[in-house]
Amino acid sequence: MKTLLSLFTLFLCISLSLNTGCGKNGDAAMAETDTPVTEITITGDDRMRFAPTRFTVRAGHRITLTLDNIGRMPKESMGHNLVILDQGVAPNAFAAASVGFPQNEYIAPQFENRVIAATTVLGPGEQETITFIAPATPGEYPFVCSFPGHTQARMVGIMIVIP
Ligand SMILES: [Cu+2]
Repeated sequence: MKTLLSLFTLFLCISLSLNTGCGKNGDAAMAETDTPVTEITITGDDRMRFAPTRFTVRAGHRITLTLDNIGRMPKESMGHNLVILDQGVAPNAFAAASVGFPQNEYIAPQFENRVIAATTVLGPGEQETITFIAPATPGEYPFVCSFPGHTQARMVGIMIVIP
């Protein structure tokens, strides 16, 4: 009976997590799968890597995303942001154009209407939480760090939007 109850709890947890996530750990553990999340924390480090590099959300849902810069190098040489781009925007083209706009958090003004959501540039040990509405159109949306050189070094990932 106890086993049955546990199984039921597990099943309930899985069912709930489809919509709401099953607590913070559940979200983090499932971040690399195709299970949609409403809350996600992504780290950036001194090796210019995001983790996780992909996550899944449901179209039109409100998403809370935290970027956590877990590196130790100074912001001037190893700052990180996280910019989610619209479908079809080439990450390298966006990053190349954005290099010239440090005063605009490395987001080129001509691309601003192609940005789904973005954090500011963070230094070591800093975190920033943003909320945004997931796009209505399912598909794959690239996210990048547009600090100079980082997109080219593959500090990139993908947000998957499902119906
Ligand atoms: Cu970066």
